[in-house]
Amino acid sequence: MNRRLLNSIIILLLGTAFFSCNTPKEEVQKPNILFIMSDDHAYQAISAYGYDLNETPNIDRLAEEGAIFTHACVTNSICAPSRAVLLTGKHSFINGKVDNAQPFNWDQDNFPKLLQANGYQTAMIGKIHLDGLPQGFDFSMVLPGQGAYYNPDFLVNGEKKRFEGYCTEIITETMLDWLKNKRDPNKPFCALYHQKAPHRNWKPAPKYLNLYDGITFDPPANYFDDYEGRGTAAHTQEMQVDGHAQWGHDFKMITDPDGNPTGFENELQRFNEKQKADWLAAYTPKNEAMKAAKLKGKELAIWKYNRYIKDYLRTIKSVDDGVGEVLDYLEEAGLAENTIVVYTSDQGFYLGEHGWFDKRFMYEESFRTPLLVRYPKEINPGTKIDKLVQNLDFAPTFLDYAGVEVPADMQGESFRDLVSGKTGEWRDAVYYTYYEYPSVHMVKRHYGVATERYKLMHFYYDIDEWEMYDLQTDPSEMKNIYNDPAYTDVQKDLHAKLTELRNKYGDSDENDKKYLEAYLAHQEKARQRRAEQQAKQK
Ligand code: SGN
Ligand code: CA
Repeated sequence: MNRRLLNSIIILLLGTAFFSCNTPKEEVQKPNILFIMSDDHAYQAISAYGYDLNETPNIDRLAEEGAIFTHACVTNSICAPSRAVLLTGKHSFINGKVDNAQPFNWDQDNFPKLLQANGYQTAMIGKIHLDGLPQGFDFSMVLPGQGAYYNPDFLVNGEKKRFEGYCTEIITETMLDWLKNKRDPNKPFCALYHQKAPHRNWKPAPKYLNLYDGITFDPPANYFDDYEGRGTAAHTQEMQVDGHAQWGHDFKMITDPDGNPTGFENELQRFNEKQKADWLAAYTPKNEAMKAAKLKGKELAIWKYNRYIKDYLRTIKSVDDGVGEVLDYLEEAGLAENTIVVYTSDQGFYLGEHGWFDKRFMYEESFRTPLLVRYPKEINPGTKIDKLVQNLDFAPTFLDYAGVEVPADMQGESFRDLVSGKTGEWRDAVYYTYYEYPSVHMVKRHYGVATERYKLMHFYYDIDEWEMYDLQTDPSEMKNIYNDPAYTDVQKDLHAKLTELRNKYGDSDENDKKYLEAYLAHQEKARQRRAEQQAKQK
């Protein structure tokens, strides 16, 4: 072949390649989003986080096949506000849902509405904890309020229906049914699959009533914390496993160790005969053995921890099973490649750390939350992200993946490029607020700033106290270093950072005051309503 002919062939081939690259292709199919969230699921109770407490093989798959975030955190560690934040991409003091008590305004923008307007089919199944008909969903089946573990009611597109069975399993079945039978295969989907479990009062499924029997769990090292050197808020909370958890509601004893009825029997009225018989067959011998042992002091406190943690982990077993079923289905249906799967919780939870259950505080266990994300097209298996992402970031991240413009007033950042490894640049500090006081568990109002190493918090309203922690030297936050002269410069920097973030996000003392007044007024109204009802009953 002569040289000229060869050159012409090469030019022709290059030209064809160039031309074909520029031919408009069929529009790339938008990714599906499966957003799995459970309620109060501590990262300590996901085996991928390495705490050696329980096994969650299905949730762990997301970490193996995708990414695990070690410093994901929330903006306000309480259920309904957390949900409002993740839907709107805005801090509580902007979206208005600052506590569990006051109403949520569904008329504002949220990411499912924006996805829906951009060709997505959307569904919300499980716990939402926000009053009113959910907006932004083609299908919704949500628990009213907290919902029940056994034979729960659901609002199916707003209409109340009772379902026989175990809540976690019903939510999974409904999710699968929607994916298999209700989904429009011609549209990308965004499904919110949100479990109630492992929320208090941790009622396990019939098949797991005896899981972990015969094992004794050691409580965390600071289970017997006396809060020395910490502020008033840590001393006056009401969330101690050995102290505030109740014999009936929490420990599932029909009578307490002195033989007094606890009221737990009333909770069994919702069960059917078979469920009740299974329950009593499992718990009665354990309860009797406990009474016979006549435990006191530390031994009793450790028994309480064990009853708590076992029930808590039993409910998680069903959550993990559900994740497995849904992941299997995505694979079977050929959807796994093009679906972003997220697993998270509405906040973290104390599993006996500081002696506690519940959440609310900006201390690590409730401030941080589990986060695992799988998206084979962009995320390498085994990715680990240590940056401070927040639930504020979900809405912009999902919109980014869907190719929908993120509204300018959303306050979070898309973590799409962070998790794919495209960029390492990220924020160096996050802002936190908590408002629900006085209320159940009595955690005082506070706000604060966290960097990867330090935390500064201000507790206000009926106190005015600052706390500061160095997570590198004190990961369990046992030593308040706010007044430690060795940290004067750090304290100054954190104060500056806090002011910067309050300004950036639009928070202020006036906001704190406004929300405090609204909360107290709301509580007063509720008190008056109760008094009127009582008067009527007389
Ligand atoms: C209920 C629980 C509390 C819990 C709040 C808020 N008590 O009141 O322990 O802190 O919900 O939880 S219970 O008697 O109903 O179990 S949240 O997750 O909804 O914010
Ligand atoms: Ca919660």
